[in-house]
Amino acid sequence: MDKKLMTIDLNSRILLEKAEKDGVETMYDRKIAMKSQCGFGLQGGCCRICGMGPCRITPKTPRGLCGADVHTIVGRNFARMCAGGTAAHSDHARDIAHTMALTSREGNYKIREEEKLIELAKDWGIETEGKDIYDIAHEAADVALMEFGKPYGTSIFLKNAPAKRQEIWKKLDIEPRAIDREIATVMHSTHIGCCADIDSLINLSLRTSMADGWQGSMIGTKFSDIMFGTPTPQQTEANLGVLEANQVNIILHGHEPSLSEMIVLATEDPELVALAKEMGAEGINISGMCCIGNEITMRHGIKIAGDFHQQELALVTGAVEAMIVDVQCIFPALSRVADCYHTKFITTSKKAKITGSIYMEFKEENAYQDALQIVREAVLNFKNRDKSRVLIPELKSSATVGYSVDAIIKQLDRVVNVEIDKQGTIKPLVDVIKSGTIRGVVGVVGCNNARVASNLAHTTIMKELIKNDILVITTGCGASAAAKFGLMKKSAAKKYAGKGLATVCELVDIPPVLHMGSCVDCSRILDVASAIANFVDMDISDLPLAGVAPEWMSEKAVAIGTYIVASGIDTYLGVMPPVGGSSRAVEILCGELEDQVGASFTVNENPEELAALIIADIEKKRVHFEKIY
Ligand code: CUV
Ligand code: SF4
Repeated sequence: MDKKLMTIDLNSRILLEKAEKDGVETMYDRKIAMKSQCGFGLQGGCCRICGMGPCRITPKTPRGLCGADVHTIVGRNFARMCAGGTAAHSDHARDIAHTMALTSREGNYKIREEEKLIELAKDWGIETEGKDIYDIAHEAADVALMEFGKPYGTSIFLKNAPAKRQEIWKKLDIEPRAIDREIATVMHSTHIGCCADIDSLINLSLRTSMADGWQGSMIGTKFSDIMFGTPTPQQTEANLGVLEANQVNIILHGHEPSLSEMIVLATEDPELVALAKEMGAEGINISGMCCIGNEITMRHGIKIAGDFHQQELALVTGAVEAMIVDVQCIFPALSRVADCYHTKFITTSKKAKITGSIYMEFKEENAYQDALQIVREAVLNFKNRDKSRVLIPELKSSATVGYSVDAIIKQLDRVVNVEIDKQGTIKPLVDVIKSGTIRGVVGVVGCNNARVASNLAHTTIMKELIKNDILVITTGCGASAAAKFGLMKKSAAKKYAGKGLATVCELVDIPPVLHMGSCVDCSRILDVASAIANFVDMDISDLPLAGVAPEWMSEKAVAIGTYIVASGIDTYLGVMPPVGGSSRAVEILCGELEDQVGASFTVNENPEELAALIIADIEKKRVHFEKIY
């Protein structure tokens, strides 16, 4: 395997060469060394759920010791992936809700969007008249925290979905109750000797994933917007070329904005900036990686250093004083890479301590002080940089990011209605979809996966879609890929988009690929879909929408894909999930779900073919859409 063909990012290729020279091992080396991966695991046909196992299903041994067949084993594994993903997103949201409970007028965390909070509070039945905004915030935090463990009722957000969708959820019994309860139910049902029926296992997977999309992630996004600001269009730059040769480089990697917002503030502290100069640097340069990069670029235009597959390569530049991380998608390998350079690899969360890292706990109660200390550690490290070992690759691309639902509505309204309508609606977007100028809207989301070349499927599919007049909205490492490859430049419309989409983009001054945020912000996609469906009085599954995860890899991505399907949006995967061992699981996920929820999965590992399938299906949906709307 030629390492250089394993990524299409030219910066990554340069740094892979440097890594080799420096004797640093990366994911790409490990992928080559791993040669063939376990076939049982790939197919989902290996069970380790009890101590009698592992049981591997073969033609000669079609059942595990307990008698579980391959369908049960695959179904249980799939359900546990959904539970894992839901747990990760929701536990992030839980921390954000606890942060909301800490907000105060004098403290580190404040309410930036009072109107947003009041609107949400009213929606939740919280009394707001004549009440202090911080009292409202604390009550809202309590309500949100109850969503994790409330003994009765279902998710507080379901009522925002179209009525027809809600009926489907009720009928199928996939309305999520409390978030933790859904996760616990899956862990229980998949214990040895519990659920052994593939249909039921998938049904439980849907409900747990719904607790991710329509509960945890929604809390995460909405509360982050209220505390840190709803994203608005921002200019930024993306790829490792954003690192600066003469500045202290700090990379933030991970997920939770409660940490990153404080670190960003701390890098502006005059004393620390002065200290950086004392160390011989021109200043402090902060950039982000993975979803935290998406969070801070959406709100502050902070530069995107790179995506999931570039985390080690960022350190190989030899120019990073500190890589500060919190939770999720952090390679344990960073300890070893950091050891080869002067970089300080700083972990901050008790949930994600990593051997070999420097652990500096970040506590929301003491947020700013903790952040100052962490940044100081980075600044002091500048003097240890070995200039002879620095190589910052030049490539970077400009990008316009920050398209929250509000920002999209505002942007469209500004032009279409001339005067900004304060109560802005989704109507202009609906109009351009209805007229066919834009054929549909597709969310391209998710990770990078070493089973396919980094960034290839993301960029190929996005380009194909916009060429065919489909507006692309994106989150996660898909968004980072789009930014890196110039698809978020406004000029990309002229260069890559079809005539209809290009005209709309020019008219309303947006790029053809819209950055909607982090993975948790896939909840924004549910919001847009619901807004459109409610506006035209249809179900989400009636609309020309689709979701794609071309290079997905995490359990979180599995949960996202599953709740997107449960919400009535067809979802396309560029990497096969470990379910191939069960013909029944494939039949349901890629077929029968259509009858249940009006959407299903499609898998194809060839990006061109996958794009063609999506485009054809969008056109099919249009026929239906045009008929009833
Ligand atoms: Ni949360 S989950 S690799 S950072 S998108 Fe990036 Fe996104 Fe996947 Fe992880
Ligand atoms: Fe084997 Fe059944 Fe135990 Fe799984 S639960 S390891 S199939 S005996």
